[in-house]
Amino acid sequence: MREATQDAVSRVDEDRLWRRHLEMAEIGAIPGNGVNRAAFSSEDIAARKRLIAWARSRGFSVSVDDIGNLFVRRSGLDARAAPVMTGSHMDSQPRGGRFDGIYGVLAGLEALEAIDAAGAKTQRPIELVAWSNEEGGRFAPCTMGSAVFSGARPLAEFLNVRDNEGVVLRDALRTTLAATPDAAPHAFATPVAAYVEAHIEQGPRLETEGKTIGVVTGIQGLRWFDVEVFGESAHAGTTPLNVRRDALCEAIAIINALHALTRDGDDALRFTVGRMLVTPNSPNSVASHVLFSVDLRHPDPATIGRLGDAVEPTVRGAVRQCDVKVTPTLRDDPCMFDSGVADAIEQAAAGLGIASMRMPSGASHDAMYLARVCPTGMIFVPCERGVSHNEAENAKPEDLAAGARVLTATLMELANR
Ligand code: HGY
Ligand code: MN
Ligand code: MN
Repeated sequence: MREATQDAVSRVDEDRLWRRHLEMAEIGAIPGNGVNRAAFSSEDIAARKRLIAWARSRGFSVSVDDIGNLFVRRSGLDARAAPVMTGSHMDSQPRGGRFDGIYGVLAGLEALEAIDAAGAKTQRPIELVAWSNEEGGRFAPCTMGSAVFSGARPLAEFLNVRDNEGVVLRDALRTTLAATPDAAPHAFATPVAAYVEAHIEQGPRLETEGKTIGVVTGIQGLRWFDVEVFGESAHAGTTPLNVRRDALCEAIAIINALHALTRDGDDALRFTVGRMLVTPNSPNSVASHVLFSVDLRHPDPATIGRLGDAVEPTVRGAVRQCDVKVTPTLRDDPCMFDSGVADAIEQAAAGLGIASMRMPSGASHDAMYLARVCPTGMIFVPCERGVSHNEAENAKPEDLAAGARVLTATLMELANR
């Protein structure tokens, strides 16, 4: 490992990295050590301001694009060269943990600061990105910021999306952008030389196999749908069942049919209904409208394609008195990461004497979209019992720092190619 890289890696500060996680976890803190930091909320804005303050105190430049992706840049010798990028997301699930997403942003900042403290000169600039709305918990679907930046989806497609309170994304985004007026503008789809994202594994394998670093090989495919059931509100006491158009009763039948469709003896398929809105949502009125989400995932392209295509026919086959509408909101085929980036991550870990293993990602990440525009890879670190999207999500300071060291070495390598 080059001397300059070793010097930079040696300046990764485990205490500073851990302290910043605790400071970020104060923003949107909820009982049980969790966080609720929804995209384009006041908590998201507070986290953005805190990241900008840390970046500015180091002399890095800050810019924001029109969907709110936040870029922190350290210059390279060749200002015109496409940057090497790293990053992840600062928004969380409604009952999220202190590490999902934010770890990749803080590990990226830690790498930039360590490289800067070493006075290391890189050929390419290095950019840290905090992607907007990776989770999709408030405004569905997920990974909106990276999808728009990479050109996979137009911004216009998302502006009219509403959250559970009826707030439209266009307004929440406008407020978020107005909160950081002194950030320079950043265009969509700017050239990227390579992208490396650090993230907690959100599964138990690293912990079980006693490895500190996961060299991620790719991400399984996912398809999201919104299903709406249209019935008729009626009196719970006076309306005979045989004349009802009960949207909730039929939504349950539809979900049972989808469970039958997605039953998998290998338990490789992931089918989740996590969100449901019932109208009028009153104990003694028959439901007139139900909206529920469908999240379907599988690593095999043919399987996720076939089952995703079967969702609408299955919904329509299960409904009786009500009308239905099925709206696909996300379709991401399984992606494989760049072998050259995976090799660079693996060699960085080996050079630091840190045990690593190659593994796929069950969770989706912004890297899914960066992989479409540049050589992309991910670095996983363990999280306790693999628990995530839960307040109990936990990780060890030494593992977070090990991931940041491997990231630092990998960025130094890629930024000098
Ligand atoms: O849903 C996912 O896989 C990611 O955690 N947002
Ligand atoms: Mn995440
Ligand atoms: Mn997540």
